Amino acid sequence: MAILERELKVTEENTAAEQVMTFESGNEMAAMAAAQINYHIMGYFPITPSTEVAQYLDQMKARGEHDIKLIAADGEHGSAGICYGAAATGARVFNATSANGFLYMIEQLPVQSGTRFPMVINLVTRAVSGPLDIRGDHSDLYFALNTGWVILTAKTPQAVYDMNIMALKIAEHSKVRLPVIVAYDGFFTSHQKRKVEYFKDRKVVQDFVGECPTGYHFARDPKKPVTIGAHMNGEDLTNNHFQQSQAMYAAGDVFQEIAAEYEKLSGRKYPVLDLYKMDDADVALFLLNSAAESAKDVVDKLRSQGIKAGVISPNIIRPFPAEAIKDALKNVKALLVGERADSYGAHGPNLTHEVKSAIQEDKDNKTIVLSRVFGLGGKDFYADDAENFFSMAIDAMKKGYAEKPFDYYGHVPGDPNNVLKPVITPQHGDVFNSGLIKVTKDEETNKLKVKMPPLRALTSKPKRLASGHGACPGCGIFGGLELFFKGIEGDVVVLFQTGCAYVTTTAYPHTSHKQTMMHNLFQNGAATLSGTLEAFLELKRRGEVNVSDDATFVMITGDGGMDIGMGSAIGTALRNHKLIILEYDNEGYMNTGSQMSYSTPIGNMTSTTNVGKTQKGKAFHHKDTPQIMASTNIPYVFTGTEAFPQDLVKKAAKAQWYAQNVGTVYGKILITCPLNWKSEDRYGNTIMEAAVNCNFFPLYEVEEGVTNITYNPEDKKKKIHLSEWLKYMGKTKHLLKDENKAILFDFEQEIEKRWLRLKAKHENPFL
Ligand SMILES: Cc1ncc(C[n+]2csc(CCOP(=O)(O)OP(=O)(O)O)c2C)c(N)n1
Ligand code: SF4
Repeated sequence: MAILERELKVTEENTAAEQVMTFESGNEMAAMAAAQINYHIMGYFPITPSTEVAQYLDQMKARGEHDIKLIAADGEHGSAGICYGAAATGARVFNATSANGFLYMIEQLPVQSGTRFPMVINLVTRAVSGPLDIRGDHSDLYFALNTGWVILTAKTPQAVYDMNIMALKIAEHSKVRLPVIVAYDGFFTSHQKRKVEYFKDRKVVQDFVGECPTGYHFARDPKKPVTIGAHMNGEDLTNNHFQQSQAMYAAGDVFQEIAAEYEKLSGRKYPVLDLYKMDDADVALFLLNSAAESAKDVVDKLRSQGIKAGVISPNIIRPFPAEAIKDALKNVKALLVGERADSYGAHGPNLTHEVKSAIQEDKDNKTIVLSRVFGLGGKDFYADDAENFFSMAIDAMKKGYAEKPFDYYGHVPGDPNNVLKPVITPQHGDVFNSGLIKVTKDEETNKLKVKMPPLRALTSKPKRLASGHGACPGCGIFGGLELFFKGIEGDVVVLFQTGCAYVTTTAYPHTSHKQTMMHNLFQNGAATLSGTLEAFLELKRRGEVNVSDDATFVMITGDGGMDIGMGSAIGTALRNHKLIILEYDNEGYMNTGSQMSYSTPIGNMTSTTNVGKTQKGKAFHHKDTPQIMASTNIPYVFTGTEAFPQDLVKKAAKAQWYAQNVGTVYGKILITCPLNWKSEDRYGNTIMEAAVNCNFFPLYEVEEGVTNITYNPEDKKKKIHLSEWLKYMGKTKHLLKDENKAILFDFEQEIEKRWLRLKAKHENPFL
């Protein structure tokens, strides 16, 4: 509550512009500021907890509330590239990301700051993997410290809005011309709704940020050619970086100027350091972002007990406000710097050392500095924790030294007696061998022949995944995967890229996997499994593992993983490692809340392709991943679905043969996601069957380069119109309305074109 009251102390009398009071989250306010500024371009890729920013902007766009061109990238590296290209062209550019997404784009960030193109990224802070944890800490933000970007820190949703507006003006200031990060805490600030004010008229915001600069070395006018990014020798690079460093320090002064101007407009004050009762403080905490708010209440309590406590929290950390910190700590006896990240092995995280080096320049300063790593992976920071921090500082003040200058806070030794027993017993070997599937090569046709028993004979084969995973009711993932595994004999080693299948089967310390399972980051699974496979084969070759051991290596990914991980998958395919890449296609990024993937069909409604008066769902056609993978000339590519079980199991058996004997296999299985398709669970199979029968999802294989349609709805007299499939799903029902008939027609044409090409390939082995 105290936070709210403080936030609401807006000095109405000196505000120049009309504001509206509302109740919103940090992500909503970031989107609101971006929409009011009306950036030219946003390049983005979804990742929790920042995804909502793009989602809100997409909803607003569908309602016609701004003109920002929202570009859904194929990964964060791509999103950062889109942003850089747009910024270098002189557009106003915006992005939002978190955690590994931020790390995946990080290579691009020094390029942008080193060539001095302004833009704004919202970094909604979250723990960096591994292990994976989607909640908030500052481990991603700490990777930003050396990127050369100005970094503003926003403690509240109100600050998120205000800083987003100031950030662009700072970025574009002639003395700065650097990109800016606005960092706020994942979930604490991004998702919690607070009372906030925003300018009623977006023109106020647009007048404040001013005209988009045009005079710089932009690639905006092809009639005025420029060269951007010429390579440099050491001397030039030193000069370049010196200028960049000067610009960064200038950003500190510019921040103060712009904050003063903004205060006049809004009534809200953003000093370099937010100092809470620091005038006469003996003990203090230095905390970034939301934790500082919790600590302020404790300061009030301690003061009522006669302890002179205070809190320091910066509003800007790049440039680091060293002078202001030196001033604030002049008379402080003990300070505890609490940080939600570590700089492993450095005897304290980054800001501890920056604070220490700031006061070290003051020869009269006697402040004892303690450093604590806390709140990792979103571990809450309550008033009690702030009190504990203060008691450590008070103890140091009394003793005149810190007993433990650096430590972690909140870790527990753990009780070995409490080790949780695995709920499933891993299985391997003959249990997974039915002995009933026989795959042989017909030397005459060069094709595989599969002898398979009726499916019911394979039901005795155990599932590879134990039941009890956390998928939604009616989810098609596990039905699809298990059916595929019915066709695989013997042991498997699987790698799951991030997505619903991974998240719902492995919540530490539990696992649903009965066989070896590895997870790796979303974009690198195929490369990782290549390494695992080759290491296994090499160990075997040297006799360091049992030569009779064998397994089939399978990489499981969603369709989203085949966007961001496409490069890795193609690399694996071109090297032709003996493994299977199996994609379950649920037509979107479901684990992060149903954003569009490149496999989402045209016109589909997702959380980033909304339907409204100015936008009608996804704007472009679905990716033809099987054809892309087939063009790498791997020995076997197939499509399948649970609705045609015999067909899928047979293809799984072939996949295993090719992966064991020849090289890489790629397969795509269509599965249902009732939650995000907005379909009824009971229609799962019907929907998939319809997807095949309308030719949206043809069942075929490409065996050693030769295409074979394995089920032809026309021959079976089962061909249906596209609308017969779309009618089952809430995400596509709008396509059946008269007003959207042009999109439906376009969709039909595309399907027909792809089908005709496929038939031609089926008929001609040389195509
Ligand atoms: C580098 C990186 N960017 C973004 C994410 C966030 N993320 C995790 S899963 C996911 C979507 C996965 O989509 P898909 O592969 O289709 O699997 P599904 O969730 O649909 O099962 C995203 C965007 C991440 N983990 N890492
Ligand atoms: S969101 Fe969709 S894909 Fe993910 S678990 Fe739920 S039903 Fe399955």
